[in-house]
Amino acid sequence: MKQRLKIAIQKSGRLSEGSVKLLKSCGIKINVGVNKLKALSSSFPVEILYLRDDDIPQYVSDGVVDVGIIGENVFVEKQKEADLVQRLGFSKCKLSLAIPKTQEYKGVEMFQGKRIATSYPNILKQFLSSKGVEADIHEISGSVEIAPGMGLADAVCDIVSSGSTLFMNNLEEVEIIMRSEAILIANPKLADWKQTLLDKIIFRINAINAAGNNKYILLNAPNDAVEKICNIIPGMKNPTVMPLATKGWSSIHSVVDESAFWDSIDQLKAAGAEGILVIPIEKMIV
Ligand code: PRT
Ligand code: ZN
Repeated sequence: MKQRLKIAIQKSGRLSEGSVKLLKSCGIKINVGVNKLKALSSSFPVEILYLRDDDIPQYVSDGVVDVGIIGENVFVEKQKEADLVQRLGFSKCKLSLAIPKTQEYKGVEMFQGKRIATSYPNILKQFLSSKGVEADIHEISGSVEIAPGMGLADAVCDIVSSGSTLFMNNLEEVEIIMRSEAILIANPKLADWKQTLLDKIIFRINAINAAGNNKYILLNAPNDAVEKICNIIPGMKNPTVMPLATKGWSSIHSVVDESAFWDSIDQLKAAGAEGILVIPIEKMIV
């Protein structure tokens, strides 16, 4: 039987789509069927297990699965032994403290002796004790945001994304305890052959991330502007310069960083560049 790396992803929820998309872009094709618990990839030696996100840290730590994709918030809360091997950049959110809008926020000391509803008691306890505050933490597994309105709590500590859930429940975010995103975790004692497979996946994720920050750029320029333009967009090693059919003109190809992109465009135009085309890059091996 073929040896396979076992990867756990969330069965259905806010991490599922991003997890499947990431695996797919790493060349790991899987069929996502309704009510499926497991799937084998035909293009890479992995077995995918579809689980509830809360169970993934335990399974990874016990070695029932080798790696898992979960929210950093869940990983930190569960306090299971596993290695954080890669941040994945999707399902971003915050874990925040919120109080009724009608109250004025006077600082974290305000939570002393207050009842706080949360699904993240460990993270909250640690945060409050780092501030020297002791509160009455009520662990609830869902619909935390309705607790203050029902008179069950004075405040909440919950996941915030757009902020609309807090808004609809007349709550206001007053402290950000942690920022979270999807992460890849692994069992700390992987066999060598599993580590080799994991390293291949990490290599591919890095190639995708590097590509995401860069664009491929093509432009035309008069030959006397080529040197100046090459200095503006130096690319990975050097830009490619090719003569155009029109005498005295060249075509220049290079790679630009997304963050410096618009600045580069202004400089390129000023240097005489024309017909600038910008194309997304799918993967980048540096
Ligand atoms: O069934 P299972 O246990 O697997 O899933 P789940 O219901 O426990 O988790 P799920 O799918 O809701 O979330 C999985 C992970 O996605 C979380 O652990 C976070 O890491 C991440 N994530 C990103 C979020 C959100 N955004 C989010 N908005 N998790 C939850 N929410 C909820 C939040 O609890 C609150 O109720 O959405 C509401 C707030 O959203 P806004 O946009 O109104 O602020
Ligand atoms: Zn869950």
